[in-house]
Amino acid sequence: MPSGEPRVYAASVDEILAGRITDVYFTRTRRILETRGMCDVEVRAEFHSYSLPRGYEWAVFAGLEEALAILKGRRVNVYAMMEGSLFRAKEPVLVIEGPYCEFAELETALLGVLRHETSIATKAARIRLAAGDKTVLFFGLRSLHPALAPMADRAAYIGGVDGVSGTEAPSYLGIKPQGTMPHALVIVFGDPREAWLAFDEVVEKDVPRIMLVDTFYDERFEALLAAETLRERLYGVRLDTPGSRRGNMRRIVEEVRWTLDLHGFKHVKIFVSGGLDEDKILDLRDVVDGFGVGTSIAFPPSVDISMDIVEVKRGNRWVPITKRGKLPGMKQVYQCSEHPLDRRIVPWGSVPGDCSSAQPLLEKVVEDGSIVVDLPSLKEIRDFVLKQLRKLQASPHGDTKK
Ligand code: PCP
Repeated sequence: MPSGEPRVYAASVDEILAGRITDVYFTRTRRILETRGMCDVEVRAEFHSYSLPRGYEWAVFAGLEEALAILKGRRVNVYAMMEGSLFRAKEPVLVIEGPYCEFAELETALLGVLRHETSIATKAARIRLAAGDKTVLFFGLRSLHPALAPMADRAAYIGGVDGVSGTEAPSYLGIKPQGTMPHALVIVFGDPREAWLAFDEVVEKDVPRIMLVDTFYDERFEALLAAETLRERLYGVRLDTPGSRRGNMRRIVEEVRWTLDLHGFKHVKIFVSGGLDEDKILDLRDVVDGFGVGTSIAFPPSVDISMDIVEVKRGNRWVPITKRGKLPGMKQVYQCSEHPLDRRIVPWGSVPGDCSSAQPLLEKVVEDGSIVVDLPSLKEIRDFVLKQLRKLQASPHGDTKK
């Protein structure tokens, strides 16, 4: 109950690991099963998305590390795709095998972690594809509850952005944060030149000098002013042009580029931020050097991962059983060729007949509560995502029959 004393509404890690951040129907279910002596019934529970967001052919599986942290020590086995794997609708990405009460209440937290990280990583990957080889920085922390900042930066980075702005990124990602300057700095000085010069004097020399050039005057005018003020020290300009002034952002950028070039400032790069999504990025990517993207990655379309029990152990036998609308039985997903979407879903224990070089994608990662594989580093996960995206671009359609 609110007591009058303000508080920050964030669950603690201990509450999450204890299964206290859950839906009440799971605690009731546990009580019922305990009352009936059924808590040790063994199940196989599959995590999958039967319906990706409109227009999505694939998603990026993210959040496995956190899911394993939540499951650690529980008497279960876990099978999973590698974190960073592209996956399609209906493909199982993770399976928990063990007594149901070992993980009943954890379903809420596990789905929350997997859905949210996967949704952000997937959107970041789509933005990555739209931006081509241009820089993408994630500026989305201000769109999220701060408790989620490390998760969002991690997921965006896995998905392929080049950098994130969160100051704690060195501790949770092992990378330096990247950023430019806020309008607040320019407004406090009251004169953009004074703000730019102060930035140049005070901020560490290894931070690129990227000056914000839309605060008081026209972007073309401010960009040239910034270039004449900092000359060769100016690395770039950022245009965060307000929506009310964006008649045609591409034309504004072209004007700024032309003017900088005309005055001998060809080295000055142009970055754009504010309200960017895939379509606007595609429209601008050949005239800019980089993008700052926040809300569209931080609040992406939801990749609806759900969990369903697909097998129950009766006596010594695993019996396929699940709710209608879903496929019963534990499954394996095979990679049939180099194309990331050339996949087959088959019953666990069988091999697809029409797939010559089949590679199984789900492997056992936890045995009786202990992690039994070397988990990949963040860099390895991100590199894996980028490798799959390059293959997708090289052959967008591939053989996607199931
Ligand atoms: C820009 C914008 C958003 C950032 C970039 C991402 O920040 O206002 O906060 O935009 P998006 O969420 O629309 O993708 P700044 O220009 O740094 O904002 P301000 O200077 O006003 O603090």
